[in-house]
Amino acid sequence: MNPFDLTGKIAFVTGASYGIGFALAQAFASASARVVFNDINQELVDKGLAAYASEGIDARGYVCDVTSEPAVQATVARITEEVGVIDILVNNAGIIKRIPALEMDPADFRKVIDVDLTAPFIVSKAVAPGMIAKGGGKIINVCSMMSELGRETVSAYASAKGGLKMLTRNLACEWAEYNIQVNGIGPGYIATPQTAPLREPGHPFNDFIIAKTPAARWGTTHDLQGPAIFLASSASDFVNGHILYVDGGILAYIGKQPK
Ligand code: NAP
Ligand code: GCO
Repeated sequence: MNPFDLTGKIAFVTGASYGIGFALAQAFASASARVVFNDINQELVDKGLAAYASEGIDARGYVCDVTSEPAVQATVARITEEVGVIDILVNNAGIIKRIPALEMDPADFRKVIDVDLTAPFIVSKAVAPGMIAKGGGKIINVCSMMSELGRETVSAYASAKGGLKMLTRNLACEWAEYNIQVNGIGPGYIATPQTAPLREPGHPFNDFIIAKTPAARWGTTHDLQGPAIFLASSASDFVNGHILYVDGGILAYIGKQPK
Protein backbone atom coordinates (compact mmCIF):
# COMPACT_ATOMS: atom_id res chain seq x y z
CA MET A 1 0.00 0.00 0.00
CA ASN A 2 1.18 3.54 -0.77
CA PRO A 3 1.81 5.14 2.68
CA PHE A 4 1.45 8.59 1.15
CA ASP A 5 -2.04 7.93 -0.22
CA LEU A 6 -4.75 10.20 1.25
CA THR A 7 -7.72 8.56 -0.47
CA GLY A 8 -10.87 9.00 1.59
CA LYS A 9 -9.32 11.61 3.88
CA ILE A 10 -10.81 15.07 4.49
CA ALA A 11 -8.18 17.80 4.80
CA PHE A 12 -9.07 21.18 6.32
CA VAL A 13 -6.51 23.94 5.64
CA THR A 14 -7.04 27.33 7.28
CA GLY A 15 -6.38 30.56 5.38
CA ALA A 16 -5.92 28.60 2.16
CA SER A 17 -7.31 30.83 -0.62
CA TYR A 18 -3.76 31.35 -1.84
CA GLY A 19 -0.14 31.14 -0.74
CA ILE A 20 1.28 28.28 1.29
CA GLY A 21 -2.13 27.04 2.43
CA PHE A 22 -3.35 26.76 -1.14
CA ALA A 23 -0.22 24.81 -2.14
CA LEU A 24 -0.60 22.41 0.78
CA ALA A 25 -4.26 21.83 -0.11
CA GLN A 26 -3.24 21.22 -3.72
CA ALA A 27 -0.75 18.62 -2.52
CA PHE A 28 -3.38 16.83 -0.44
CA ALA A 29 -5.73 16.80 -3.45
CA SER A 30 -2.94 15.30 -5.57
CA ALA A 31 -2.80 12.49 -3.00
CA SER A 32 -6.59 12.03 -3.39
CA ALA A 33 -7.74 13.82 -0.25
CA ARG A 34 -10.94 15.90 -0.17
CA VAL A 35 -10.01 19.60 0.30
CA VAL A 36 -11.83 21.99 2.62
CA PHE A 37 -10.55 25.47 3.44
CA ASN A 38 -11.56 28.72 5.06
CA ASP A 39 -10.54 32.30 4.74
CA ILE A 40 -11.41 35.49 6.50
CA ASN A 41 -13.97 36.88 4.02
CA GLN A 42 -16.20 35.77 1.16
CA GLU A 43 -14.10 37.56 -1.45
CA LEU A 44 -11.06 35.49 -0.52
CA VAL A 45 -13.09 32.27 -0.30
CA ASP A 46 -14.52 32.92 -3.77
CA LYS A 47 -11.00 33.67 -5.07
CA GLY A 48 -9.83 30.41 -3.58
CA LEU A 49 -12.73 28.37 -4.96
CA ALA A 50 -12.00 29.69 -8.45
CA ALA A 51 -8.31 28.90 -8.08
CA TYR A 52 -8.99 25.36 -6.88
CA ALA A 53 -11.52 24.82 -9.69
CA SER A 54 -8.94 25.99 -12.24
CA GLU A 55 -6.70 23.22 -10.91
CA GLY A 56 -9.53 20.68 -11.20
CA ILE A 57 -9.94 20.49 -7.42
CA ASP A 58 -13.51 20.30 -6.05
CA ALA A 59 -12.80 22.19 -2.84
CA ARG A 60 -15.29 23.41 -0.26
CA GLY A 61 -14.71 26.90 1.15
CA TYR A 62 -16.03 28.56 4.31
CA VAL A 63 -15.82 32.11 5.65
CA CYS A 64 -14.41 31.98 9.15
CA ASP A 65 -12.15 34.15 11.30
CA VAL A 66 -9.95 31.57 13.02
CA THR A 67 -9.54 33.82 16.08
CA SER A 68 -13.25 33.47 16.92
CA GLU A 69 -13.96 30.27 18.84
CA PRO A 70 -17.75 30.43 18.20
CA ALA A 71 -17.14 30.91 14.48
CA VAL A 72 -14.59 28.09 14.41
CA GLN A 73 -16.84 25.71 16.35
CA ALA A 74 -19.74 26.50 13.98
CA THR A 75 -17.59 26.08 10.87
CA VAL A 76 -16.19 22.73 12.02
CA ALA A 77 -19.74 21.57 12.76
CA ARG A 78 -20.82 22.66 9.24
CA ILE A 79 -17.87 20.90 7.64
CA THR A 80 -18.61 17.72 9.60
CA GLU A 81 -22.27 17.83 8.52
CA GLU A 82 -21.71 18.85 4.90
CA VAL A 83 -18.47 17.04 4.06
CA GLY A 84 -17.54 14.69 6.90
CA VAL A 85 -15.22 14.36 9.90
CA ILE A 86 -11.92 16.18 9.41
CA ASP A 87 -8.97 13.76 9.21
CA ILE A 88 -6.21 16.27 8.51
CA LEU A 89 -6.01 19.80 9.93
CA VAL A 90 -3.42 22.33 8.79
CA ASN A 91 -3.25 25.48 10.92
CA ASN A 92 -1.90 27.71 8.18
CA ALA A 93 -3.74 31.04 8.57
CA GLY A 94 -1.35 33.68 9.80
CA ILE A 95 -0.32 37.30 9.81
CA ILE A 96 2.89 39.19 10.42
CA LYS A 97 3.51 42.76 11.55
CA ARG A 98 7.06 43.96 10.97
CA ILE A 99 7.45 46.70 13.59
CA PRO A 100 10.48 47.46 15.82
CA ALA A 101 9.67 46.35 19.37
CA LEU A 102 10.19 49.86 20.76
CA GLU A 103 7.55 51.15 18.35
CA MET A 104 5.08 48.27 18.55
CA ASP A 105 1.70 48.86 20.15
CA PRO A 106 0.71 45.99 22.49
CA ALA A 107 -2.57 45.75 20.54
CA ASP A 108 -0.58 44.90 17.42
CA PHE A 109 1.48 42.37 19.38
CA ARG A 110 -1.68 40.75 20.74
CA LYS A 111 -3.24 40.57 17.25
CA VAL A 112 -0.32 38.57 15.88
CA ILE A 113 -0.38 36.23 18.89
CA ASP A 114 -4.15 35.86 18.45
CA VAL A 115 -3.97 34.76 14.83
CA ASP A 116 -0.67 32.88 14.78
CA LEU A 117 -0.81 31.10 18.16
CA THR A 118 -4.20 31.27 19.88
CA ALA A 119 -6.13 30.46 16.69
CA PRO A 120 -4.24 27.18 16.07
CA PHE A 121 -5.20 26.22 19.64
CA ILE A 122 -8.84 27.16 19.01
CA VAL A 123 -9.08 25.27 15.71
CA SER A 124 -7.19 22.21 17.00
CA LYS A 125 -9.49 22.07 20.04
CA ALA A 126 -12.54 22.24 17.77
CA VAL A 127 -11.33 19.52 15.39
CA ALA A 128 -9.81 17.04 17.87
CA PRO A 129 -13.10 15.58 19.24
CA GLY A 130 -14.09 14.37 15.77
CA MET A 131 -10.65 12.85 15.26
CA ILE A 132 -10.83 11.12 18.63
CA ALA A 133 -14.24 9.66 17.82
CA LYS A 134 -12.96 8.51 14.42
CA GLY A 135 -9.88 6.81 15.89
CA GLY A 136 -7.19 9.28 14.96
CA GLY A 137 -6.06 12.19 12.81
CA LYS A 138 -3.26 14.49 11.74
CA ILE A 139 -2.67 18.07 12.85
CA ILE A 140 0.02 20.11 11.12
CA ASN A 141 0.94 23.55 12.44
CA VAL A 142 2.70 25.91 10.06
CA CYS A 143 5.68 27.13 12.03
CA SER A 144 8.59 29.22 10.76
CA MET A 145 12.30 30.00 10.88
CA MET A 146 11.09 32.33 13.61
CA SER A 147 10.12 29.29 15.66
CA GLU A 148 13.90 28.99 16.22
CA LEU A 149 15.47 32.34 15.28
CA GLY A 150 14.82 36.03 15.89
CA ARG A 151 15.41 39.02 13.75
CA GLU A 152 14.66 42.73 13.93
CA THR A 153 11.01 43.88 13.74
CA VAL A 154 9.30 40.48 14.11
CA SER A 155 9.10 40.13 17.93
CA ALA A 156 5.37 39.32 17.95
CA TYR A 157 5.61 36.90 15.05
CA ALA A 158 8.65 35.09 16.50
CA SER A 159 6.93 34.87 19.89
CA ALA A 160 3.85 33.38 18.24
CA LYS A 161 5.76 30.93 16.07
CA GLY A 162 8.02 29.92 18.94
CA GLY A 163 4.91 29.31 21.00
CA LEU A 164 3.36 27.38 18.12
CA LYS A 165 6.36 25.01 18.18
CA MET A 166 5.70 24.28 21.86
CA LEU A 167 1.91 24.09 21.38
CA THR A 168 2.62 21.48 18.69
CA ARG A 169 4.75 19.45 21.09
CA ASN A 170 2.26 19.76 23.93
CA LEU A 171 -0.79 18.74 21.92
CA ALA A 172 1.26 15.86 20.52
CA CYS A 173 1.79 14.69 24.09
CA GLU A 174 -1.86 15.12 25.10
CA TRP A 175 -3.45 13.52 22.05
CA ALA A 176 -1.05 10.75 21.03
CA GLU A 177 -3.15 8.27 23.02
CA TYR A 178 -6.00 8.99 20.58
CA ASN A 179 -3.79 8.22 17.58
CA ILE A 180 -3.62 11.90 16.68
CA GLN A 181 -0.18 12.95 15.44
CA VAL A 182 0.49 16.67 15.95
CA ASN A 183 3.51 18.00 14.07
CA GLY A 184 4.77 21.21 12.55
CA ILE A 185 6.10 22.17 9.15
CA GLY A 186 8.63 24.99 9.27
CA PRO A 187 9.02 26.75 5.92
CA GLY A 188 12.17 28.77 5.31
CA TYR A 189 11.78 31.95 3.30
CA ILE A 190 9.08 31.27 0.72
CA ALA A 191 7.96 33.48 -2.15
CA THR A 192 4.36 34.37 -1.25
CA PRO A 193 2.40 37.62 -0.78
CA GLN A 194 3.48 37.63 2.87
CA THR A 195 7.15 38.00 1.93
CA ALA A 196 6.60 40.15 -1.14
CA PRO A 197 7.77 43.32 0.69
CA LEU A 198 11.11 41.59 1.38
CA ARG A 199 11.57 40.62 -2.26
CA GLU A 200 11.05 44.01 -3.86
CA PRO A 201 13.79 44.86 -6.37
CA GLY A 202 16.83 46.28 -4.58
CA HIS A 203 15.56 45.31 -1.12
CA PRO A 204 18.70 44.34 0.86
CA PHE A 205 16.85 41.45 2.46
CA ASN A 206 16.87 39.50 -0.81
CA ASP A 207 20.70 39.29 -0.95
CA PHE A 208 20.76 38.68 2.80
CA ILE A 209 18.46 35.67 2.72
CA ILE A 210 20.22 34.16 -0.29
CA ALA A 211 23.49 34.38 1.67
CA LYS A 212 21.84 32.71 4.67
CA THR A 213 20.38 29.87 2.60
CA PRO A 214 22.78 27.06 1.51
CA ALA A 215 20.40 26.30 -1.38
CA ALA A 216 20.99 29.96 -2.39
CA ARG A 217 17.40 30.61 -3.39
CA TRP A 218 14.00 31.57 -1.99
CA GLY A 219 11.76 28.59 -1.41
CA THR A 220 8.61 28.04 -3.42
CA THR A 221 5.30 26.74 -2.12
CA HIS A 222 5.96 23.63 -4.23
CA ASP A 223 8.95 22.82 -2.00
CA LEU A 224 6.53 22.33 0.89
CA GLN A 225 4.13 19.92 -0.81
CA GLY A 226 5.98 16.62 -0.42
CA PRO A 227 6.85 17.21 3.26
CA ALA A 228 3.21 18.16 3.93
CA ILE A 229 1.90 14.96 2.33
CA PHE A 230 4.35 13.00 4.50
CA LEU A 231 3.06 14.66 7.69
CA ALA A 232 -0.58 14.22 6.59
CA SER A 233 -0.23 10.52 5.69
CA SER A 234 0.22 7.18 7.40
CA ALA A 235 3.91 7.44 6.49
CA SER A 236 4.29 9.64 9.60
CA ASP A 237 2.18 7.62 12.06
CA PHE A 238 5.11 7.35 14.50
CA VAL A 239 6.17 11.00 14.13
CA ASN A 240 4.87 13.08 17.04
CA GLY A 241 5.73 16.59 18.17
CA HIS A 242 8.24 17.08 15.36
CA ILE A 243 8.83 20.31 13.49
CA LEU A 244 9.88 19.43 9.95
CA TYR A 245 11.88 22.38 8.65
CA VAL A 246 11.80 22.90 4.90
CA ASP A 247 14.31 25.74 4.67
CA GLY A 248 17.01 24.94 2.10
CA GLY A 249 19.42 24.53 5.04
CA ILE A 250 19.02 27.92 6.72
CA LEU A 251 18.91 26.51 10.25
CA ALA A 252 22.09 24.48 9.59
CA TYR A 253 24.08 27.43 8.26
CA ILE A 254 26.16 30.13 9.98
CA GLY A 255 26.10 32.14 6.76
CA LYS A 256 28.19 32.50 3.63
CA GLN A 257 31.84 33.29 4.34
CA PRO A 258 32.74 36.76 3.01
CA LYS A 259 35.07 36.49 -0.02
P1 NAP B 1 -0.29 34.85 3.48
O1 NAP B 1 0.01 35.00 2.06
O2 NAP B 1 -0.39 36.07 4.34
O3 NAP B 1 -1.64 33.96 3.67
C1 NAP B 1 -2.16 33.81 4.95
C2 NAP B 1 -3.63 33.50 4.77
O4 NAP B 1 -4.26 33.43 6.06
C3 NAP B 1 -4.33 34.61 3.97
O5 NAP B 1 -5.31 34.06 3.13
C4 NAP B 1 -4.96 35.41 5.09
O6 NAP B 1 -6.05 36.19 4.70
C5 NAP B 1 -5.40 34.29 6.03
N1 NAP B 1 -5.75 34.80 7.34
C6 NAP B 1 -5.12 35.78 8.05
N2 NAP B 1 -5.76 36.00 9.21
C7 NAP B 1 -6.83 35.15 9.23
C8 NAP B 1 -7.89 34.92 10.17
N3 NAP B 1 -7.99 35.60 11.31
N4 NAP B 1 -8.83 33.98 9.87
C9 NAP B 1 -8.76 33.30 8.70
N5 NAP B 1 -7.78 33.47 7.77
C10 NAP B 1 -6.83 34.39 8.05
O7 NAP B 1 0.79 33.93 4.16
P2 NAP B 1 1.70 32.77 3.53
O8 NAP B 1 3.02 33.32 3.16
O9 NAP B 1 0.93 31.92 2.57
O10 NAP B 1 1.92 31.97 4.90
C11 NAP B 1 0.96 31.03 5.34
C12 NAP B 1 1.47 30.54 6.68
O11 NAP B 1 2.85 30.17 6.54
C13 NAP B 1 1.44 31.61 7.76
O12 NAP B 1 1.14 31.00 9.01
C14 NAP B 1 2.89 32.13 7.79
O13 NAP B 1 3.22 32.67 9.06
C15 NAP B 1 3.63 30.88 7.51
N6 NAP B 1 4.98 31.02 6.96
C16 NAP B 1 5.20 31.76 5.83
C17 NAP B 1 6.50 31.80 5.30
C18 NAP B 1 6.84 32.57 4.07
O14 NAP B 1 8.06 32.77 3.83
N7 NAP B 1 5.87 33.00 3.29
C19 NAP B 1 7.53 31.09 5.92
C20 NAP B 1 7.25 30.38 7.10
C21 NAP B 1 5.97 30.34 7.59
P3 NAP B 1 -5.72 37.74 4.34
O15 NAP B 1 -5.33 37.72 2.90
O16 NAP B 1 -6.99 38.48 4.63
O17 NAP B 1 -4.57 38.17 5.26
C1 GCO C 1 10.26 37.87 7.93
C2 GCO C 1 9.55 36.84 7.10
C3 GCO C 1 9.62 35.49 7.78
C4 GCO C 1 8.86 34.49 6.98
C5 GCO C 1 8.92 33.14 7.59
C6 GCO C 1 10.31 32.61 7.72
O1 GCO C 1 9.80 39.03 7.97
O2 GCO C 1 11.29 37.51 8.53
O3 GCO C 1 8.21 37.21 6.87
O4 GCO C 1 9.10 35.58 9.07
O5 GCO C 1 7.51 34.84 6.91
O6 GCO C 1 8.23 33.06 8.80
O7 GCO C 1 10.24 31.24 8.08
